[in-house]
Amino acid sequence: MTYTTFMKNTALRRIYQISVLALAGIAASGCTRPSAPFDSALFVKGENVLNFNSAVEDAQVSWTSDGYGNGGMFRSVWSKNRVRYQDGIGYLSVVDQGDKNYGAEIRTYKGYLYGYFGARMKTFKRSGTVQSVFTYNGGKYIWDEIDIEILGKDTTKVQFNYYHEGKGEHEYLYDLGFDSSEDFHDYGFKWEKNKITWYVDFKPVYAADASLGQWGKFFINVWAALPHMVNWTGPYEPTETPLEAAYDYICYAPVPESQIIEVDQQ
Ligand SMILES: [Ca+2]
Repeated sequence: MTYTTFMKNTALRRIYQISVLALAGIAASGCTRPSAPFDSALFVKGENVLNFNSAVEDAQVSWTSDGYGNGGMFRSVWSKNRVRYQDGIGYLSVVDQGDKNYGAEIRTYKGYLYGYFGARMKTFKRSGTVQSVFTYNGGKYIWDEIDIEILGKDTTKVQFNYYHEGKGEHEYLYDLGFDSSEDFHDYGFKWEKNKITWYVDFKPVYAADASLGQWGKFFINVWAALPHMVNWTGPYEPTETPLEAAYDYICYAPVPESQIIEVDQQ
């Protein structure tokens, strides 16, 4: 996706690097543990997993964007009202109310450098919408981003992408072989020093040689696109009935070189 290009301002960084070794020994949580090569990975409840059991629990590690839009390609304004919790599932939705369109976005407080970023989700069908799992390093730094995006116009495919120092155009469209709107599936990427590997149901399906070295916050969002994005997303028709994507969880698992980083919460 396209955000405004931002200027790096290292003076605003407040980074405290926490060795992932300090997390050793903490029990695994409800996040499905991927098979090799992630057998040694840790899933730390309340730290690296959002299970969508309760908003209060998830608020310890994440916050919900509210009351503003990104502009650019985004029709949707982020609204916390577009996130609801039910039976361990987080529903993120798009809806039109009056002349406004609202979408949903959740992001972690912390930044993560390298590791496996995963989500178990079920999408909805709707032209003009995007349902995503991604890392992004925020507006104060040189823009890096790693994406998983399912377009509501064709939920049998998923798009992988990354941006390095503001440069994108690394899109790859993968044919899932199933309809992601019919059931929950796992999507993820393993971000290593010189490589990114994308996974569907924990099977590697695509990889790129890329050397992204800046931490990213872990995001999910669901949104409608503006008309000038029609060639990518297809046309959007407003709806007064919320279009809901269901997220069972998102989880982070470090690789040996990973760092978990305290950053400004903006
Ligand atoms: Ca859950």
